[in-house]
Amino acid sequence: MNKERIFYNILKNIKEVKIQGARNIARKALYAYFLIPTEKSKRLLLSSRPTEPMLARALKEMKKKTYKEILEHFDSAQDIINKNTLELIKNGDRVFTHCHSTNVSKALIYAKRKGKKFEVYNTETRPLMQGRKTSKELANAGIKVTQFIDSAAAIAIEKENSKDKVYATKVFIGADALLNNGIINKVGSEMISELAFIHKIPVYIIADSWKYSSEKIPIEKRKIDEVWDKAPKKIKILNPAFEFVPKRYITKIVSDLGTLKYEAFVKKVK
Ligand code: RUB
Repeated sequence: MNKERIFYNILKNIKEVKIQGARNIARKALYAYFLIPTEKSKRLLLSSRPTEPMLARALKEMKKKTYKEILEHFDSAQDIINKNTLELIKNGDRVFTHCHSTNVSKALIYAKRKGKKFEVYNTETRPLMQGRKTSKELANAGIKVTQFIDSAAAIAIEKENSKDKVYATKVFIGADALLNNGIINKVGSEMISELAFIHKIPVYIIADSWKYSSEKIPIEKRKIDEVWDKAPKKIKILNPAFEFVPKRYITKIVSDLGTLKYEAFVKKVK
C-alpha cells in the first residue's frame, strides 16, 4: 500500500471508530501525519474526531520532536500512570469502569500482574459497545469482570444494593479531554460520576496529561443510525458521543504528573 492509501485508511478507521480511544487515535493520527506531513492532512486528521485534544497535541509536538520521541511519551506516561494507579487499588476492590480506555485497561492489567486482587464492573457502552472490548481485554488478562448493560449502572454502583455485594468501591474512567473545570469522556460518564459522588464512591480519572486543553472542546455528535437504524422519520434522535463531567464529582486525576486533586493537576499541567 502506498502512503496515501495508508493515510486514508487510517483516517477512515478513526472516523468509523475502528481505531478508538484518545490514546490510540492520537498515536495512529501521528503515524498518518508522519507519512504525509501536509497542512491538508493535519486538517483532515484534526476534524476526524473533534473531541480529541491529545490528537492536536501529538501533531503539534511534531514541530519540535521526532516521531519516535513523541511515541515514547505515550509509553513513558502510561508507565507512570500504571504505578500511580497501582497505589490506589486495594485487595478486594470492585472497580467500576465505562467504555474502553487504554489508559484504564493497561493500568488495571498492570495491577493484576503486580498481584493485586480486585474485580471490575463494566458497562457495555451503547451504541458502539466499546465496553465489550474492555471486558475481553481484562478477562484475557485474568481479571474477574462483570459486564452490565448501561441502564444497570446504578445497580453496579449503589451501596444500597450491598446485600448482594454488587457495588463498586471505586470508579476509574478515562478521558478524552482534561479541561480547566472538568473532563470530557464517553457519554454516560457524567451519570456514573454523579451517582458515585452521591454514594461517596471515589471517582478517579486515569488519563495522560497530554489530554489537557485550555480551549473550548466541542462534543462530537455521531450519526443517528448508530442509535436506531431506519428509525421512523418523525422521531428525533440525538447521538452525542461524549459528555462533560464537572470537577466536583472527581476525586483525583491520575496522570503522568501524579495523583492530584483537580486544581493541583490544572496548576501543574499549565
Ligand atoms: C473512548 C473513550 C475513552 C477515552 C480515553 O471513546 O471515551 O474513555 O477516549 O481513552 P471512543 P484512552 O470509543 O468514542 O473513541 O485511555 O484510550 O485514551
